[in-house]
Amino acid sequence: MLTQSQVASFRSQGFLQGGAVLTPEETQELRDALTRTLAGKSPKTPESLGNIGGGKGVVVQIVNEWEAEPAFRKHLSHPKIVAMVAQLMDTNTVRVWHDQVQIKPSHIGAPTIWHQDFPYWQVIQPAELVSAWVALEDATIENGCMSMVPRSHTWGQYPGGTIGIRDGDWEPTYDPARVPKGETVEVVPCEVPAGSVVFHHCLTWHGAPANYTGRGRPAIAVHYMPGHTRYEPTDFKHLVEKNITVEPGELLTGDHFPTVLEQGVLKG
Ligand SMILES: O=C(O)CCC(=O)C(=O)O
Repeated sequence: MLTQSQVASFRSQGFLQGGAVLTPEETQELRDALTRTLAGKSPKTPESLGNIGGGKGVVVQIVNEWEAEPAFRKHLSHPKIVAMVAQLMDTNTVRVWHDQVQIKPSHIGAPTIWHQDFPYWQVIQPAELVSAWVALEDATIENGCMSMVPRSHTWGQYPGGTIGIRDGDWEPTYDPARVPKGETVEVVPCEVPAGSVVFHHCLTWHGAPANYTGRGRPAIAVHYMPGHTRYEPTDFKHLVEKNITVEPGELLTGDHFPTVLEQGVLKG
């Protein structure tokens, strides 16, 4: 559980380091499952697997790894993480929009361009999702830890969601008109040991440096939605939209969007 001051900090800053959530055994189990998926030996296939490094190196992205590997399905319902997410979203029903593994391989890991998540998720409303990003190896500035811009979740939607990154480093580039008067764009790196969680709001500006070290940087982010999240289709499409079985305007439920907490009861 989080303290009231941690919840208050998340609400004002748009992100929070939640501390250690996985045991070393749980972390290892996820790493082993990832190794199987990358070798094509998982029981099922994920929604997608590819390189999103964008010509600046490699970032292996796997979407809905939980559909491929039971250990990742179990991870969605991790009691510590789900309890914290419910507090942060102030809800007693939590569902999963999708998960996302991102691996920055040693020496060639590309930076993650500064962005907001929600503009890519227009097909669901409202913009109240919270992501739980868990490092599966120690994450530092050198190997590409998640980094946040405090308070940016209160600055509205950045058109298109992609903010920008300066060539040669990982400082954000941005349109100053998108930053409210009196605000500053400050970068806060979230260095965490393996098995620890960093939460961010779906409108928080975030990015991650490149990885030129000899240590890989695997991580799993689960994008959680409060129970009242609805399907509201627009022209903007999303990879997992084809899995939606409810009608426009209805609550986003269904087999591909697991309910992990219902009326305060944890679901496996
Ligand atoms: O793992 C990363 O470097 C980026 C992850 C991310 O952008 C997210 O979880 O929203």
